[in-house]
Amino acid sequence: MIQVVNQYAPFTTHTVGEFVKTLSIFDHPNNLIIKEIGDGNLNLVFQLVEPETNRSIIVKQALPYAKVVGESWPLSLNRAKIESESLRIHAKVVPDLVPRVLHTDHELACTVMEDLSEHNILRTELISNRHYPLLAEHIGRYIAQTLFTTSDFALHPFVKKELVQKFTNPDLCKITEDLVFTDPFFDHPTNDFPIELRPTVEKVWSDETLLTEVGILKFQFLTQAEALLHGDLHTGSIFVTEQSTKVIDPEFAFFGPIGFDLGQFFANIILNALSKLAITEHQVRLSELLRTIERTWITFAQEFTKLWEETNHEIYTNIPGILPRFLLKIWTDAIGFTGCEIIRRTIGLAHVADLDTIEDFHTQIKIKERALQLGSDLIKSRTHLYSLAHFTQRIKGALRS
Ligand code: SR1
Ligand code: MG
Repeated sequence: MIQVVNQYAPFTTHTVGEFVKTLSIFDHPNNLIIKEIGDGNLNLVFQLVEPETNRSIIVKQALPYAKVVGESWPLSLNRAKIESESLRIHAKVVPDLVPRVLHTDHELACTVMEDLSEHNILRTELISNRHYPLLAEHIGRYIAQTLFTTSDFALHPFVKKELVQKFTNPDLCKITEDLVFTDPFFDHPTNDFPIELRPTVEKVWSDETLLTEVGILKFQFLTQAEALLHGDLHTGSIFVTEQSTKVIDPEFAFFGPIGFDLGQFFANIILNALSKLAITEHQVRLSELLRTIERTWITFAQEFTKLWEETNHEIYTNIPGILPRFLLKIWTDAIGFTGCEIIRRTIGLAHVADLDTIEDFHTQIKIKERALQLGSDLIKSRTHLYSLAHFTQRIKGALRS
């Protein structure tokens, strides 16, 4: 007998199976192999496999609190709706780069989607020294397409403002406002770093020039509703195979500054590059990673320019001086956001395995010190790093062993 599942409660492997029976997706719904496979900070993720056909799907469900901290940190379930609606919007422009949504249930705060288990998580792949030559083109195109098409350059102002309302995402934005832009820059209890790093961390906290710039970046994040961001575009939100790239998890989506998605992606590539200083044969890895950053930006700028030139909707896109100015703004913002993400992933609440799994503790501390110095430098000097070459030179400087 099918049990009716229509009121929110966190799924178990049993109830998620009952729920999926109601959707007529499988031919043999009584015989599914169901596992909870979520390893993220916030949600439950179930994989359901039909052994007879080898077909499988994913059911992702939001919990009413942050799993990484516990029930003391409540979170709105609306993020499940935000995630599935933004996946649907992204699928219109980059269907090959996002998972296919099969069903959404707002009441149960869940999204049923394509299973990507033939893909691997990019972060783990980069830690294992694997290189994905198509990654930069894919991510550059993903960012340009999803952001241009949800900006005022492409949308009627009424449509844009309606979307801004729909994607107002206060709880998840607050996480970023606190964990990316605030707590790591002050002596706050959510921070997490070894005592050996404290002298360098204290330099961050006492650097007024740095705090001024981070404050400016935070207010940009709070106020500049330029386009519908992914909002959490780190290397754990990207699945890869040799040929395919899929961007998952846009639950942090909201209208913010375009440079934010680029900055988070750059920062997580740089964090991986820093971690390679711990291995002897790191030169090849470092040039591949820097090339990934370069190719991502070049693809982004080309795609964004193409879309700009094709659009006739906003009269100012015909005024030649505006595109270079806007691209420079995105670039400068991206470098600042890169710096904030590097710092928060080194000393804030949510770390990255790239740095934390460096086995030799002394080396780990030395690399984390470099991460803090590079992050601070990028934030403070972002308006002087006019070109890709300036930026990569700065990163190369920090990576010199
Ligand atoms: C409490 S959530 C911590 C982090 O995990 C998410 O993926 C975001 O990056 C967030 O900052
Ligand atoms: Mg996530």
